[in-house]
Amino acid sequence: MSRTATRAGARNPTAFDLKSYLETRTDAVNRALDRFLPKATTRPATIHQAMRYSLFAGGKRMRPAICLAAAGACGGRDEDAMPLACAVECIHTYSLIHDDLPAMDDDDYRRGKLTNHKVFGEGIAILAGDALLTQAFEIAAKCKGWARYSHQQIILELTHASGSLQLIAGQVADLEGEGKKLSASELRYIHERKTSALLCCSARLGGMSANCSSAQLEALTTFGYNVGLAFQIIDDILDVTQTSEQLGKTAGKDDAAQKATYPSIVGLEKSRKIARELTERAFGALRVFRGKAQALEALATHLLHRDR
Ligand code: GRG
Repeated sequence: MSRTATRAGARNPTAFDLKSYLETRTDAVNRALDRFLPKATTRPATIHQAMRYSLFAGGKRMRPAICLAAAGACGGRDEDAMPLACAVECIHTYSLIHDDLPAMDDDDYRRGKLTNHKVFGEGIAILAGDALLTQAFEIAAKCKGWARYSHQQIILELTHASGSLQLIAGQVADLEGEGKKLSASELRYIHERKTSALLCCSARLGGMSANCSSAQLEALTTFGYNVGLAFQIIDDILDVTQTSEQLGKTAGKDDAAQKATYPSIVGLEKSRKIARELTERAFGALRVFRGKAQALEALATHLLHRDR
């Protein structure tokens, strides 16, 4: 194990009360999402029920937490970052609903519950995903914009992360890579886009909502990029080491779909080492915040050691 890896693995997440941070932020995000979305009874009720079903199914809310924590590191307020945190969670949930469809990963469970199409049918699940994506832009469009970051820049940030050059590109490469032997750099291309882009966007939007400096934005970009890559490697490790019950989604899917993953290319131990090194790089980026990024640091540590 390298010195770098040892430091990342040895960090003490208890120095910051992440449990209570996550509980309070998750509650606040859930309340805000509830306010932003049409009520479940609003006509046509089926679509609003389907959107809410997946949105409130018990996701870990890591992207909103990163957005709020990034705002905090820059001296910003949760209330300014909250609409952007909610917009990112809507995009994330849309991507999960669509990813679970029979035409994509064809999964029956997500967030510990039946997938959207299993409950509402494929047509409504597609529309629920579409509606959540659109909802994200409506929520973000209501933000006021900041002195350094215009309203337009905020919207472009979201379009970039969720469009055909990032999230969708990652999904396309993922689909096209099934059953093929991919190199580590081809796998990195997929991870950067399908996972890291939205986590990076979450951190950047948090900073923007605090009118952060360009140095702070650069630091958040490096942080989000590296945490995002580590997040996907850990996700791949959990897919082979945990049970479906523990994950709340079907375990062992990557192997069954003949997907290239870090564990399949470099093995479990090397994968863990790479995840620790990426997390260490993310920590390094936080130096610019001079001790004010405790929540981000605790989140990165938590994501490295998570078991679901
Ligand atoms: C369908 C446009 C489109 C994109 C799909 C997000 C995605 C791309 C596919 C979902 C499957 C997957 C492995 C995505 C990578 C990101 C990831 C690990 C998502 C799961 O995120 P968590 O663990 O989920 O934060 P919860 O449910 O806790 O929010």
